[in-house]
Amino acid sequence: MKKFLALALSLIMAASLAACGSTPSTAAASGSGSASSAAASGSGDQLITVGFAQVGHESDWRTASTKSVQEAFSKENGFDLQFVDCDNDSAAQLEAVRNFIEQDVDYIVIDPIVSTGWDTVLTEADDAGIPVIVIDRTIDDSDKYISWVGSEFTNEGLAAGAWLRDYAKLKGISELNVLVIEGTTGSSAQIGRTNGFKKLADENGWKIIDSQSGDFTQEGGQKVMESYCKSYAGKFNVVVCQNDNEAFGAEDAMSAAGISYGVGGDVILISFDACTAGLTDVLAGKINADFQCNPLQGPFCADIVSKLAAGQTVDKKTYMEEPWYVSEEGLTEIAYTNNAGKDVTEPLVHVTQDVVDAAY
Ligand code: GYE
Repeated sequence: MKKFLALALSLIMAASLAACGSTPSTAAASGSGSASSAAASGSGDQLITVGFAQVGHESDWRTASTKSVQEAFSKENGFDLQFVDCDNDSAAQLEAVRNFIEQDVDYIVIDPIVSTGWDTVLTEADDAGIPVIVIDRTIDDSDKYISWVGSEFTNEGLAAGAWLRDYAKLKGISELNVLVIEGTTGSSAQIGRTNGFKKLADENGWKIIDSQSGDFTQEGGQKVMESYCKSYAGKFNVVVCQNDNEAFGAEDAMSAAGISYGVGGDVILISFDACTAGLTDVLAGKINADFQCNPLQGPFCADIVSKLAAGQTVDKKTYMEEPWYVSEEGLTEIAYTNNAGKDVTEPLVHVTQDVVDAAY
């Protein structure tokens, strides 16, 4: 019966994967295959219990992530999801995972706030025989999880740097003085975006004047930018915010300080995530370029759980596909060496209202 249920779940997941506009990379595609038979039915069967320790509710990205996971792990799809918002508190997140182990859930899903400090609790889950799936951010100090689905954060940072290099050349800007507003310190999203961008900054001789955490929130972005405006007025011409919410805060702070930004402004504003509000600002020319991070990982994660429940093997890693968005039409692509050491050329998507309307 359990097997039948799992097959049904796979079918449902395949349908929702097809419905959701995003596609994973080639490596991912093999991890999100579909069952070909069995009718969908969640009622009457035992639900698969899944505990999800979510980071918090700090950003538009996070809201979309929570919705995606909750929809994919619905009762109709055969799951009983226990959702814990860890409010960006690593200790609370470890406790949430330990509670899931105590409750003996069938599967645990973790979006790790920070990338280290996981081996002990993952060993406890392993000892209890509960498979762990990681989504979004990575765990870097333990491999005691079955599978991960998320983004290549270093490539996002590298792409942002490659775009800035080409954009500055196009506009004849020879000197770049950069302020960075980082995400939550110790999160793999912060680490990857910081390192990726820094590589291009070093290669091109840009000065990174300062780099402080805004904790991925609008309030945090605004506070950091207010202090930057006081300390470095007139000394910077690029601001890199590691997510859209920080960028909204930075915009408010720069406007209040009388500093112009975006297309035609004194400061080039770069962001990550590309949520609807972020792309609205790209369309309006307030953000010059926005590097997407795709939060619609729920169906892929549920597909992984369904496959495991059906006794199938799953890929260890699944990468989301992510476009790069720009406000102006001048550049159409960027070339850079990605984090896997491969030389890639990728398109830049010029943002129109249709692009905004299709965003998450
Ligand atoms: O960029 C940010 C969120 O982990 C990729 O977390 C995610 C990041 C995302 O708060 O908006």
